[in-house]
Amino acid sequence: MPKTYFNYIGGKWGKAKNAGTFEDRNPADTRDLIGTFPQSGPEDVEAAYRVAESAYDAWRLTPPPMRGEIILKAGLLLKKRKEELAQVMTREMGKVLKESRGDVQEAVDMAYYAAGEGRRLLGHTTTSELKNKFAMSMRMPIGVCGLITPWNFPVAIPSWKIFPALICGNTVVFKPAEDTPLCASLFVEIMEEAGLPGGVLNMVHGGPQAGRAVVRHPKIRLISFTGSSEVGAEVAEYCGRALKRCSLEMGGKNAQVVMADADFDLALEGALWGAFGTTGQRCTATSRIYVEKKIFERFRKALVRGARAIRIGNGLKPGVQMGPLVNQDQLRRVQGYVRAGIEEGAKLECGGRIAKKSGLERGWFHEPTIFAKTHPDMKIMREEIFGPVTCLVPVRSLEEAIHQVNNTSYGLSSSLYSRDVNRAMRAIRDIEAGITYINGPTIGAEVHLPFGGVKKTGNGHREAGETALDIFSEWKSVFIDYSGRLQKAQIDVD
Ligand code: UN1
Repeated sequence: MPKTYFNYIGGKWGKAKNAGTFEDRNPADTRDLIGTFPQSGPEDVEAAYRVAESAYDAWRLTPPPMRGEIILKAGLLLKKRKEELAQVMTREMGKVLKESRGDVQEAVDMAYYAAGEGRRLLGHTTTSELKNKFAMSMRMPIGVCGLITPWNFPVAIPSWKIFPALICGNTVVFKPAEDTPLCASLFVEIMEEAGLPGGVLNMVHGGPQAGRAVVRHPKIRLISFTGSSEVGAEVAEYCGRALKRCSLEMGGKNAQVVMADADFDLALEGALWGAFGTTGQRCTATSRIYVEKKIFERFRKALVRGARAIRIGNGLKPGVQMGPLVNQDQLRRVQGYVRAGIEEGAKLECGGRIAKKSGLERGWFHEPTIFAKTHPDMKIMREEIFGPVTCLVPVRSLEEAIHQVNNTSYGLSSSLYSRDVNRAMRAIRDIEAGITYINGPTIGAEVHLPFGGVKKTGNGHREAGETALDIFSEWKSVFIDYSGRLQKAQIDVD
């Protein structure tokens, strides 16, 4: 019998109200049924909202350093259970164990960082234009937040949202991805063990129906969503009409530029890691590589050789470098893009097929794939693929490279490999993206810096770093007049 897992509402674990369930299976071997989870609907979201609302006053009035202490404890527990969580993650969504450990570590980092904010949450004190008057600004919580997270970083991304939301004094309705419900359940279990009071963090499992119910709940004041641009646009549209705060973290079409003066091997290693790490299922994945003409042929050959050498398999096995795609839909999506690339006339340099090898028959494995001879208008050059597919393009100069890097509707991550500091500075200034790496791949952001992108990648917010607090708090300006008389701003100033 597969194990049955539950929602977490008001500090209690329980079924969905309609008793519906969905299955969670291992994408490396779909015979492996991990468990069944509640398929929640609007009634479950309503129940979660109610307890989150009733827990809000006590939590917002808990001193932030005390809130931070609970988050710190959660960080220590995440660290202690890192190996267990990593094993579950690899089994549940397929990325290799080393990367799953990194994912958990990212949540540990975020816990430590957010816990420290409990003793900061800095506002400003400032001057007043009037005598005997004091002025300051301070951060206030927002209320009940709806957090909707994806499967590709099933512990890290919930941590990017939950910890900053909690440290600011909000309570939460959390709707994790349907592909990674066990990681989410373990995360919540750890929060409970860390001493988080019941009702402060509530989790409803399920698919789009549950997600939509969170977004559309009239009293949930904020939606923080990471996922596809299509769904993000729907979230934004609803939140726009409802005048609800919403922070969106969506697609990327990230590019790496390699100049002839770069450390060749380093750039090559970075490209392989950026394009095929996490099976290309990162919003920061390298899906375009622009290489200076002089070294293009050499780079092309080396990249193809490198891609062909990647060991594909079950991420739990030692030595495996790339796991499966997360589910059949994702595999089909990748296949669709490969077909589109070929139909539109790009040259398939390697890969392009379902990976066939003994032991891979029961999983969603796809070969690392490289296209060349592309055109900027092709689908594979414009749209986010979210799989192990990258496009290789020759360029004559840094100027041309930057122009092409910017020739996209997304703007999350970017990278330049060059030893020339002048070029590096120009790339930093001129590339339109939320993140630019010099001599590093497009993936691998750290939690204490703002994370997010320009154009269609987001809607102007930045998760992580101090900027996460701007998502999860409202500013209040406070004026204290100790003159004992009516002083009129702008009027009594002459
Ligand atoms: C994502 O793919 O949604 O910068 C997040 C990185 C990771 C996070 C990726 N730290 O690649």
